[in-house]
Amino acid sequence: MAPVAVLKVATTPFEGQKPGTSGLRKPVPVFQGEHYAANFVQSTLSCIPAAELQAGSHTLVVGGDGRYYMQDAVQMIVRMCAANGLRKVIIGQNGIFSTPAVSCVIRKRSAAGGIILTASHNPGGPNGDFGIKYNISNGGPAPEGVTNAIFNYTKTIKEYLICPDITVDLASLGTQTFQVAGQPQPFVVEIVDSVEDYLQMCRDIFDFPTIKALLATIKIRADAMCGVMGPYVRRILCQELGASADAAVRCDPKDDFGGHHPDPNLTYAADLVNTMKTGDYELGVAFDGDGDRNMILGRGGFFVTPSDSVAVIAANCDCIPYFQRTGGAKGFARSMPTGGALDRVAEGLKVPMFEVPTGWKFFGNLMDAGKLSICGEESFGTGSDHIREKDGFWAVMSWLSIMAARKASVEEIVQTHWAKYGRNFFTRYDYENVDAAPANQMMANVEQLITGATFVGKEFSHGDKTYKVAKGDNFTYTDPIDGSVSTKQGLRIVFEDGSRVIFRLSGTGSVGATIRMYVDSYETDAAKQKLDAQVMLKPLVEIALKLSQLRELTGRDQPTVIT
Ligand code: VG1
Ligand code: CO
Repeated sequence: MAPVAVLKVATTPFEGQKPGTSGLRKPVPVFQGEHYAANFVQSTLSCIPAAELQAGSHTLVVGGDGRYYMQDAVQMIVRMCAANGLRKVIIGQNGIFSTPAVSCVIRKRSAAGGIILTASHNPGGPNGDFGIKYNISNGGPAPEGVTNAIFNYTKTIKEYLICPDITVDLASLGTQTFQVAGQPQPFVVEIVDSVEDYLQMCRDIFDFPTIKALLATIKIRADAMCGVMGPYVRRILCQELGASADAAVRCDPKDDFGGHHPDPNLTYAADLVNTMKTGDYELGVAFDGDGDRNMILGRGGFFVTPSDSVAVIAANCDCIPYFQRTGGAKGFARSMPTGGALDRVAEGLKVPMFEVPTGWKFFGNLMDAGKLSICGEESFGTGSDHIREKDGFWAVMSWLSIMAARKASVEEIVQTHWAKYGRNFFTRYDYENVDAAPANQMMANVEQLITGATFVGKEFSHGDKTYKVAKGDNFTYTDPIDGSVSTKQGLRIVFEDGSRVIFRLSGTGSVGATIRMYVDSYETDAAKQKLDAQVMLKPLVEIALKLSQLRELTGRDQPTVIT
């Protein structure tokens, strides 16, 4: 067969191709614009360091959550990889890979990195969001140094390379080989089972017979929210571990997620919450579109906050074979806005603790350096150093392992945890799709207020509660491994009793602004630990809303989502 031609296409830069908290996310029509996606992919491919490519056998892993436009994007990426001299691309069947599965496959097959097609929890469909994220050879999201280089490249791009004549059969497992004009070696595309490598990894981490025995006695309900996790739930939970047939709900991936937000929280996964209230299931779990987030519910709809979930897993990590083998946990970490429950466990177990900015990319260096085993974010992200992404399914398997070992229900496990370590009450208010101007104004005002000379020592009251300011700043992080500095990572008010209020603008939205307000407060009084978080945190919430003038500036009386 004649070699396929490489085409050099002239292009001009697009504004705003700056990767956010987790990749570049824009409405689908923006990605569909001529050259838009190609510009970003070329910028990404051009910024992969030669040494990393070499070490990774010039191989990339590609896949995504099945959302609208993904198939087109996969074909385009393959054509561009071929034209740019990559030697091999490994793709999940039909383009499907969960985000944790991509991380797993990159590591397992020692690839140079991967490209993940997802906008995660953002809605999909023709008018929903699409996203492209680049992961490096450790399997984790590219750190800021790399994403900044990609962004700079997008600002001056003049051309991209593509082999328009290549079309891959994404449905057939096995390899397809192409000869690209001017290249000494063939270009290979390997289509692999979307679940297989990930399943094998789970077998190494967890004890399948123990979990299978547990699932013979209790019922689990797993809601994939029409995202990528359907095939993983069916294959691993149902087929391998014997969960009952009614365990798997919304497990057929849809390119518009059935018109919903594939976001596993109390608002968008309300169906699961209601089903759990029937009392028929011991464990309820939900995943986001790309499978890196998880929500954990106990019988009756008992909600485990993500900040508590990671703390409970850390405190009970001796129930998980992976950590038994490695002699326990080396370190714990959480993102700055995440509730402080994990810090208490670190203290108790005398394990080092790290606080990083929002976004999983900040955990990678610590893991690579062998300093971090278990970490989490309040945004329903939980994971460990088994890969370099948060991993929703791993969290579920961890909970099942703990339930089996402790012979206790979700609620009992959490109550026992609070009794031992105290309870951090946590809530997050999201104001989605606010106009950018008032959102920025509010952030600027709050920053000025809390970094002012007279702020520390100020007292704020609501009802009979008074809080005295200990500290106010815009969070700056210095990576302990490579010394890189990340500034402006969230406005933080810390009170003398350790309670915290944090304001951030989301870096994953695609239009307007989303304001996130986080409130975290610690309680040792056992009598108060069973109270409702919203009731307990009400005074701080009111203080935060008043001090920020959020309602007045945005015109929003109520948040879109309360967690
Ligand atoms: C949000 C969360 C953050 C998470 C990120 C990606 O970012 O707050 O904790 O890492 O989403 O998650 P932001 O900038 O919108 O607050 V995922 O599952 O959307 O890739
Ligand atoms: Co996600």
